Amino acid sequence: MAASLGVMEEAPESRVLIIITGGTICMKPSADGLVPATGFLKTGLAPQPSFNDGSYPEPLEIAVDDAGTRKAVQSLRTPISTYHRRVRYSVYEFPTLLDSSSIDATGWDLIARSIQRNYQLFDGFVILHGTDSLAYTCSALSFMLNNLGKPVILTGSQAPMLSLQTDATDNLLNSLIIAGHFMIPEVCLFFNFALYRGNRTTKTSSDSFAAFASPNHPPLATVSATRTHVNWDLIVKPTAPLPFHISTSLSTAHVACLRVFPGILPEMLDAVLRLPSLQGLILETFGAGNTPGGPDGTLTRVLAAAVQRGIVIVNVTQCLSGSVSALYASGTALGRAGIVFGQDLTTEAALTKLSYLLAQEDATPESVAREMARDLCGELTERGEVAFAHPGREKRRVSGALTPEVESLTALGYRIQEGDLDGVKGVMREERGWLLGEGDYAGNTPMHIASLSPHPQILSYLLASGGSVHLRNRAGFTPLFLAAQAGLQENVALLREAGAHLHGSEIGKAKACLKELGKGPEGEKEWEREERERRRGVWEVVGAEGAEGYLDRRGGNEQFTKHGDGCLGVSGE
Ligand code: ASN
Repeated sequence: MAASLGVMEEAPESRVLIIITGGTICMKPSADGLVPATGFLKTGLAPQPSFNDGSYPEPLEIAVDDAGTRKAVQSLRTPISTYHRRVRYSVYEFPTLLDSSSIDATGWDLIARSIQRNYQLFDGFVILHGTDSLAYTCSALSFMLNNLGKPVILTGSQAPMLSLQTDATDNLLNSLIIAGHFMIPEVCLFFNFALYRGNRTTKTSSDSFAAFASPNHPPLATVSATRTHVNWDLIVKPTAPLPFHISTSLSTAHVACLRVFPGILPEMLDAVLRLPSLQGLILETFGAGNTPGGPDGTLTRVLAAAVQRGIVIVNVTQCLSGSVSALYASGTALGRAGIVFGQDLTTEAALTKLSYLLAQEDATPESVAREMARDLCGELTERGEVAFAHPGREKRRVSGALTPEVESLTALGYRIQEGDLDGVKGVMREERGWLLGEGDYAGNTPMHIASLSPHPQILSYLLASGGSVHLRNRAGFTPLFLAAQAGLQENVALLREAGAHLHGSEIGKAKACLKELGKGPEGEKEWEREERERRRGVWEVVGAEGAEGYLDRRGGNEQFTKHGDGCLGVSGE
């Protein structure tokens, strides 16, 4: 892939806001034990060369209240990174610093509002937080920060920054560097050299430096001595054409969490479920989602009755990893009783998601139950098919905060969609051939985009420029499948001519599409019938019928190319 920067050229610095909520990282000893201390920038960061290159830049403005009042505060700069960039940062301290065991929805609101009012001023955000409730806060924020387009990284430490042996330096410095270098628009948790999706994490150790795990989802990034490896395929990016906005006031007062155990009394569960304020319950069940039925199924009946009264009950597993399902009769009975399968949600994500959904205007038990089973921001693995959406309709913004690679790819995408062949050629000139192997957030290469656009001359040009007909997007589709699904006959013909064939994993789906077109409904209008026949013809040409595949005159399947390093291409002043 083409390098985005000259070898030694320094990239424009990025700006990161560190929001300090408290936690061990900023604590100092007192007569009562460790307590959070203010003045972290001066005492914890400024004296350390890895956090301060000694340049003492101008103060930075931060917005300190919801009215947007700005205050100039001291900023520091890191030394230059291996990615030729310095990160300049300022600190915003909570008015009252907390041990995170005391945080609640008010604290989450404060974090969300601090990010919102500073959103346009910074490229990324690092939140310093205690470890005790860190996974809850990460989960809550992932639901509260909607259409997030910038990195938000939460971190903390097991030992204070001022201790001799501490994990604070590594955790904070790496969070700062990732937030200032990589466009990972998610709420993340960084700990012990790994970056996790925040709503997948759980605290697994009270004293080890490896304090967190993400048992059902691999890390988004890992840090080694030489580089930060970002797993770009896993990153969730905003797809709705809406600006960033926040949801606040989660309804934690209306939810509870109960862990079943052998011999649990149905009346105990019933007592909790009859609390007047209760609207939702997270039930931590055994293994794949089983509970004791109770004598003669009483426990199941107690749960079913609560569901009837409008309480949303969500089934999550007590196990550290895996998912709940209707594998066993006990799980099936719970499903029949109207209990939601929380799939592979952590308890932290389930509880905060339930609180978030219950706080929505117009929330009903039905709407909350439905959304609990859906993936909103990568917090659970949905069963069944991956939904396909054509990214071209999602009007991605060309942002100054994206890498040159992504900007070129986006520019190319726009020109393809507009049918602007000269524009496409313009972007492709100057050794931009590598663009053809790049994928957007859904893994759609320019070939995928062209295969869906009604401008065959562009597809033809891309083919002649070396575009691969075999690359598959993240949903596993080739350009040929997309063209056929869209009924674009000429594109299908061009692709086939260039050796395209259905991938093995698409064949079943192609057959299903063909079958669907097989028989038209009664009373079908003439033009509808013609259109159906035309589309049927397209699938037949593709080979959905026999599904034997086609000879590929360009050679075998190529590997799906990975994204590049995706360094944050923030513009300077
Ligand atoms: N009690 C501390 C907190 O959560 C624990 C820590 O940060 N390591 O604030």
